[in-house]
Amino acid sequence: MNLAHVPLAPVLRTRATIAHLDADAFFASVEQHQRPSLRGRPVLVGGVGPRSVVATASYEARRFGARSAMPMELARRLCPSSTVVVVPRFAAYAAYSDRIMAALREVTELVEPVSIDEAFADLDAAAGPGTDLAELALRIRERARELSGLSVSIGLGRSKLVAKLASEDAKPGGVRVVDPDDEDDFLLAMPVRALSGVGPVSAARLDELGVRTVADLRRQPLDTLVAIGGESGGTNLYRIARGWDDRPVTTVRERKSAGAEHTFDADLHGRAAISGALDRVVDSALARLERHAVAARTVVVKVRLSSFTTLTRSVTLPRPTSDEGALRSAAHRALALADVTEPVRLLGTSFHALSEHAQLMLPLDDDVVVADEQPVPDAAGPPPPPVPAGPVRATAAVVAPGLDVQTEADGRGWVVRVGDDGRVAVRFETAHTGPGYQRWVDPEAEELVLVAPLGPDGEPALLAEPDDTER
Ligand code: TTP
Ligand code: MG
Repeated sequence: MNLAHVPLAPVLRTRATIAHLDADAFFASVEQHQRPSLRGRPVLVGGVGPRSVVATASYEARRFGARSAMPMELARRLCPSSTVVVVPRFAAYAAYSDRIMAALREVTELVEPVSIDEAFADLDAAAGPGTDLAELALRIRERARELSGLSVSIGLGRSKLVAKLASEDAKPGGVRVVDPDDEDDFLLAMPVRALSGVGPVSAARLDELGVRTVADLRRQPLDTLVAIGGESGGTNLYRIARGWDDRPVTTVRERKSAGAEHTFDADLHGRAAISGALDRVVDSALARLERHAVAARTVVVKVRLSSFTTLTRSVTLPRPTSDEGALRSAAHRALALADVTEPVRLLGTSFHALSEHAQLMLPLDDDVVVADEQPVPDAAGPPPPPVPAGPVRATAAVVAPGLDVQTEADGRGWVVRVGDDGRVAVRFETAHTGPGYQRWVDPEAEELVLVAPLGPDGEPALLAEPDDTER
């Protein structure tokens, strides 16, 4: 016996005024934008350890079969030797993401970011009765390119469900408007696994029943769907099959970071005291993180010295984790990068690049990406002292391909490779220089330092102050 109620059709919009925007090959496109020598070449962004996975592949690399979440080793084997592999740089991606979202916010306040490179927007108020929706979408796409330098795809539909499928259909770089009248033609031909509301288990069961397209799905009685997906899952499948999605675009801000910091009554002296104090700050920060029930990928440690110089250092893990041990040890690594030699008056720890689920299913990988942040000027407190805020030396032990570095002689560049002899191959270029030259730098003989990534405007991209900090 089955008690599920047949759902009623919701009232849907009469125009395709929900937009879904998604950047094309996001991480890889940022790398190609900032590093002119990578444009037009296969680029793989991800971990570089033996068990690492691909976060994303540029479209050039996808031509050879490279895909997100594929083992990096396999992707390397599929791609030609000209392929470039770099580690992710979250601070840069966050800065580009802000600019892409700004292109939507110029049109409407009703913008709902759903991931770092993806957002819904409600264009209903912005698009008067005579507005050509396709033209409006093209304008947003051009504006996103102007502000960020990146290619994005935009889909419009009368629901989030259809808008998302439409942007996927428009990739790369296109605009697709699915008017309500054309919705069934568009939806019924879609493979069931393309639907974001259908999990892999349900998709496999549906496949066993010969249900491959949305048209097949629509023919299934509610009872069958409930037997497959449970009451709420089955009812949801029933709705999806009919395009019955009346979820509004909501602007409740998602939490981007959580952390804690503490100013000590008396300055801390010595490594053991500082490390012990960091553990207590990490405990508070973990409690904050837990409140939001999410995993984090980037751990930032902030250290204010007795001279009032503030240093921040960050460690980015190859995937989001909620493992307390892994997050704690990342915090200690970040502290070690700050190379503290003075008494400490404040310690902070914050978790960034939060996610609820995203990549938790990816295989474990102990590869760690180390990134450096510029010293942050203090808003409060005495004027900045003349003490230099020790740059992090880019020795072979801390660099990884893709990280930003700088030498006195050549300026800014990025790590291409780390040699067995400890030398580092660096290509010196930025978004505005054109393709640069490459040379081997011996960090033992010459000063090579880690520097913060740049945003789309060429300004250093820093991870924002945590938006939930316990003080
Ligand atoms: P996506 O938008 O899914 O992918 P994409 O932008 O790289 O490519 P597409 O043109 O198909 O949209 O994800 C956005 C970014 O999130 C992506 O560039 C890298 C990151 N990511 C991961 O780190 N791991 C993953 O498994 C996926 C799917 C994405
Ligand atoms: Mg994308």
